[in-house]
Amino acid sequence: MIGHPMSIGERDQEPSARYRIEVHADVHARLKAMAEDVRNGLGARPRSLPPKYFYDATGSQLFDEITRLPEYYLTRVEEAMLDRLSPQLMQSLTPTDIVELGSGFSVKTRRLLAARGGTPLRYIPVDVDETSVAASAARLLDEDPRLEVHAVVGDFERHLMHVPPAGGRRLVLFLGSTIGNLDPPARVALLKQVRGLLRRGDRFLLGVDLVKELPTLEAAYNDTAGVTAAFNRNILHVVNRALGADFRPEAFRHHAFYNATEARIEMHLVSEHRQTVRIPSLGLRIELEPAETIWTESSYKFTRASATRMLADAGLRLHAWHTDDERRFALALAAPRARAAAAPRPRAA
Ligand code: AVJ
Repeated sequence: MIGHPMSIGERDQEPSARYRIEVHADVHARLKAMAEDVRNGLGARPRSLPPKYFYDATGSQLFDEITRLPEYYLTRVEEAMLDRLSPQLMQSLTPTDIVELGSGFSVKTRRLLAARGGTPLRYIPVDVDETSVAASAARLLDEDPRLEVHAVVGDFERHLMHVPPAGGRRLVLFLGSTIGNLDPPARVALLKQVRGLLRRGDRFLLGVDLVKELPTLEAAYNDTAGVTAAFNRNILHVVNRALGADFRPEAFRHHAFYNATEARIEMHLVSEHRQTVRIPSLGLRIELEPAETIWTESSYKFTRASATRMLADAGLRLHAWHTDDERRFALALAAPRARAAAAPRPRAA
């Protein structure tokens, strides 16, 4: 469903040539997609819910708290790395166009934008949450007179084709280990779409969390303050509110562990006892056994080798690999691989 491209100017302020926002996922379409996802996930074994539904206003607030927990090193380490790398990166790339997948409040992006040294730039944030996109766009435009923002409100797995063509050199950002939420088929599909946004000389900057000792990994998803547990249970509140389900979040226990075979943290909600959950709007009734789980998130961890392979599978070549001193987190800079030359024609005999 494509909304009319309109600017905030048309909505409530003086018109602005520097700001456009396109809405590709209206409330109705999103609710329909969610109903489908919830029906499929809860109907399957093991039962599951997609992690993108963690992020209502409360969930986003809880995630923000997670990023400041002592155990959750990911955000802190990535931000420090971006601070260190941004000047060099922006000055050697000199992009005129930055696309960001899952931009949220664009907190990390402002560091990159600030490091470019005042050249004109178009920023294209792609995010499902119109409120956070609009708020951060307003702020960025206010701070930076040489900036243009063309926001695409939508799901980066479904709406990347609405990213406008680049005027010059492009940098695509996918930060924060968000790619860790996608299982291998989904992430290759997404990275192939990213490849499609790039031309020769363009770059893709990807933030990935690294495989490391089990205690560090597990502590990051089992904080002593219980914020991650609350974040996990919040997905049930989201389903209750959106679809009229009658989950009792307090009847589920948070369970997060590292699955070394698959190189991922798995988060589950464990049913404390036998219970029935009803979702009348879907005509659904689910019987949960004691200790039966709902799998709410995978958070994949990478090595340089596995990241290189993943990029290669999507037609991308690792151009530079940066980690912090303790090798906790990595920023992978990738370039599009040249398209294979057409195979030589067999000569006529
Ligand atoms: C936002 C997907 C990167 O996987 O670490 C934090 C979400 N889940 N604590 C992650 C999350 C539990 C986070 N990502």
